[in-house]
Amino acid sequence: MTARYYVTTPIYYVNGAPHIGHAYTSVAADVLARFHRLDGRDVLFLTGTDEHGQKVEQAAQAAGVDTQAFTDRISGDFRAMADAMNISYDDYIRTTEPRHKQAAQSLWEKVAANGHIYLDAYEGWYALRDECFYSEDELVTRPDGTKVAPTGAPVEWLREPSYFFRLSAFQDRLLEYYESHPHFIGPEARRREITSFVKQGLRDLSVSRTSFKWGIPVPNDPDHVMYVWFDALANYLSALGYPDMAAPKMAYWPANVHLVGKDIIRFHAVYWPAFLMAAGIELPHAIMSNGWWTIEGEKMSKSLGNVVDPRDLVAEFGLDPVRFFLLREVPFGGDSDLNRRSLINRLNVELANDLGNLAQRTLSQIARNLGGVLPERPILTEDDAGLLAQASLLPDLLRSQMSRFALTDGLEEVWKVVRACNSYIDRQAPWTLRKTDPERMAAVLRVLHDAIRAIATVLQPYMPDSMGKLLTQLSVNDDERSFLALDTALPGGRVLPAPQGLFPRYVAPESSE
Ligand code: ME8
Repeated sequence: MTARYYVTTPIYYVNGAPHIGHAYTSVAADVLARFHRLDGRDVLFLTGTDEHGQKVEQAAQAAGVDTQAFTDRISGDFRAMADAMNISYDDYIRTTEPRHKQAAQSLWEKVAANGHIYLDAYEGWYALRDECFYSEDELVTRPDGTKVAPTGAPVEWLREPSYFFRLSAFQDRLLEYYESHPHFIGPEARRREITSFVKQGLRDLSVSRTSFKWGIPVPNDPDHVMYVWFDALANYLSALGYPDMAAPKMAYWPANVHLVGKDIIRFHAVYWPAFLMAAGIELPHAIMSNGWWTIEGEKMSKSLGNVVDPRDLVAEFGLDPVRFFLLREVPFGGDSDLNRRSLINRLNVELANDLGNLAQRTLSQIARNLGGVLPERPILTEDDAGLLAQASLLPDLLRSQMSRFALTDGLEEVWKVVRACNSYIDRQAPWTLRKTDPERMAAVLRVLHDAIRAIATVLQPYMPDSMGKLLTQLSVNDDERSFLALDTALPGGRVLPAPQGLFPRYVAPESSE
């Protein structure tokens, strides 16, 4: 039976336009999804939008539009962004869909039937912007004496009847789970942070609201709508057909990984596992958090006017260079800064020079000096065998990096081989062999062809379009592009199409760059 792999992105709020931060998590999840497909797994990749809550209701009112029409529009824009970034999602869940409402209500009923939900009244400091209650000691006092949430969001004192989830009852079970599953939360810094948060003690969680209507009604008490996080987290199950445990897609549960930003790790690593334990449902294997992007050193915000739409970057630099940059810049999990200078630098040095030129030099010599015909695999010299051995280790190296979500380290492994190819080509100098030893020249070009094929194959998840083109130029057929296919050498004699440049150097339109 084919192994399954289920990966999710957060479902994004529809109260604002999609930006580079959203694109980042989605691209990272896409790399995982594509990687596991190429490695022969049966993948389900889920993304979508989170459409309930007071913030959305208010944003629609501010825009003077019917709330559902408003969410339709923004959700469509998130989907268009995912398509523009070449995100290969298998399903796009929206929390206003009937399949989701039904699943969220069933999950609620299950948790309630197991005795983990009770009715009480809530009083406390509520930050609308964060959709979150804070305790008195979490608040921060501003110089002018006003109290705000630790995130800086304004808070108001709220009292309303509310259903509560017995989160406090899950403290020990959660800690035991973290302890016995050391890879459940990543990266390590987040695991420590969450563990210490839970150790400080968990209070029961208010999970319903009566102060607004734009939400999923609580089963049997329609005056209440579900707290948006109870509703939203359920999406990972609703897309599978929950509560029908026999639904074919339920076989993908438990998810292999929920990829999230570090801002929402608490909801995924504390609340979600507790809801699942309360419902008697298995927990996901991992919650992996990505770091935070700033823009030219500044926090991205509407008020600063520096919110970056990834589609603008793509229009200027090309899709794959942007995908590459996002994952290349800083070890995955850490914070990064998006600035033009480093983007252009990565593009010109690593893509145009290191990889683009390598492919161009190799393919144009095969075209020019060998009539475009791929030579047979030669008897290998030590230098040849060394390079090919390094290239053949790539799938295993990538498997190991992907299993710990080390997407940037994965690229670094590939670039070691790219650099090794460049040293090899300089050392072997096939252009001088052309006159002195044409047979050896053919051997060198064939070795390079094989190494570049391995590189292009493992880079497909990161840069699907350009690596697809490169594989076509290498005359690698569609059914020869999986990791497994790398074990079989291509037969000599194939005619390669005319080589074309892969990654043009970025030249600034103005001389000021
Ligand atoms: O939190 N850097 O939705 P959201 C990196 N609806 N990643 C960023 C980022 C940045 N500057 N800005 C946003 C929600 N992100 C909830 C999720 S899930 C059941 C419900 C990414 O629209 C990052 O993944 O605020 C973050 O967690 C997510 O967008 C937040 O998206």
